[in-house]
Amino acid sequence: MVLGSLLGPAGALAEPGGVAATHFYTFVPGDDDLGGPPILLIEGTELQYVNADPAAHSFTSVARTPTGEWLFDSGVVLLGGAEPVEGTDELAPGDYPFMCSVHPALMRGMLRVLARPV
Ligand SMILES: [Cu+2]
Repeated sequence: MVLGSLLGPAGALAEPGGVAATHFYTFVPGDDDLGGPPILLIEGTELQYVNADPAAHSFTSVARTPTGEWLFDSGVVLLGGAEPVEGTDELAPGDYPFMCSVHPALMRGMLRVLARPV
């Protein structure tokens, strides 16, 4: 299956240029509904977001900056679209809840930024 081969095993380490995707209103990997591990990203790298769903989705932080900006956001992506999740390369190591800004009540998950190995 194309999506599976693109993403590798759920929870696989997202290398620089790592990819998150949605399929059937679910983020793969990292969606809360899957009960699996978070998306892993090495600090200083930018996550790529692919929407494999007919519905429009985004990959967006739940938290906002003090000035009201999202910490990271792909913007709304249509079917087959791929966009960088701007801001993910600026994140310090830690856990960051994310959502789809179009369906914030339905689509949520966790992004874990790992310290860059020395
Ligand atoms: Cu959505």
